[in-house]
Amino acid sequence: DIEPKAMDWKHYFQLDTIYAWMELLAQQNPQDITLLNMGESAQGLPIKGVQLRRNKNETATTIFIESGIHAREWIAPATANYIINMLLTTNEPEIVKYANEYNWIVFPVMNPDGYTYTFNGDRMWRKNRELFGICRGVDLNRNYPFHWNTTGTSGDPCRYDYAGPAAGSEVETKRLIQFLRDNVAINNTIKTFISLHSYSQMIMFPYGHTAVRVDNYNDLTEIGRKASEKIKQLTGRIYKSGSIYETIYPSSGGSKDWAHGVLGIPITYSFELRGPPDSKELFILPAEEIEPTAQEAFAAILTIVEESNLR
Ligand code: ING
Ligand code: ZN
Repeated sequence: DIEPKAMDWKHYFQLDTIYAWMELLAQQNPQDITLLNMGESAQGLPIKGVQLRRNKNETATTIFIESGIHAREWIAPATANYIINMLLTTNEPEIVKYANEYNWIVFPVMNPDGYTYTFNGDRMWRKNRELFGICRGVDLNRNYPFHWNTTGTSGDPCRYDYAGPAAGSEVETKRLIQFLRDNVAINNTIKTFISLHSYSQMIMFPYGHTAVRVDNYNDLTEIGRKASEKIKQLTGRIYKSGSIYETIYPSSGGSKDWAHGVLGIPITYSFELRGPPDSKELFILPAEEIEPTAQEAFAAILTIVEESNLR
């Protein structure tokens, strides 16, 4: 029996609490929720997710959300958890519609080793915890096998943006790739892929490695603009939208560039969520801001889903 843990939207939670909560959701809502496990991280922690599937139709469109690829960006897993909870519990007809119609898959902590280390070692840790001589960690959002290690990356394991010893070298990268490949092999229903990060208030699409435009650049631009508008209406926050390369900085080997460029998932965005207004510790967002941040991100994601359908 799992002890009920007090998940809420006013605190950040450690890995075991998040996983216990997810297990409880699956136990209490067996019709709706399935607990997923991609396999173990490099240090043997499970990479768990949940699937909310009310639409039992095999061809139901899947929305895939991953977060916590960067350990210190705590607002990202917190937002993913909020989204799971909203989809499951809301009575707002406008949201229930999306929860009932789509298959939602959410993996809140894609880097469990790093996430754990931000609680018991270094709060500002970003990478995984693999050992390379005297330094540790691969930047998992530079490790994906698509134009790997071409720009905005480092070959030095001591740097925060180390791309890894080879394309797709890391266990955590392999887990996500295998999970998505299995899904594509089975049913190919994933139409939307969302990756959550912080900080900067941005909604970005591929590519990261080049200014060359993706095939559906115009659609992704327009959908991103609508998502930003939605946030502005809701909370007044300004989220900049555009390609990774144009909007934040050139960088290669990100998860969603791979999802789009290799797997062919058409609608792929990464969010940069809020950071604190005046601080040097820009990854440490006060817990009071979890709820409004998650609210605006969720609204933007629903806008992306809705707008994608119109195209
Ligand atoms: N920003 C992202 C990073 O990995 C990004 C930006 C997203 C780059 C997706 C490439 C692909 O650097 C943060 N804050 O992590
Ligand atoms: Zn990040």
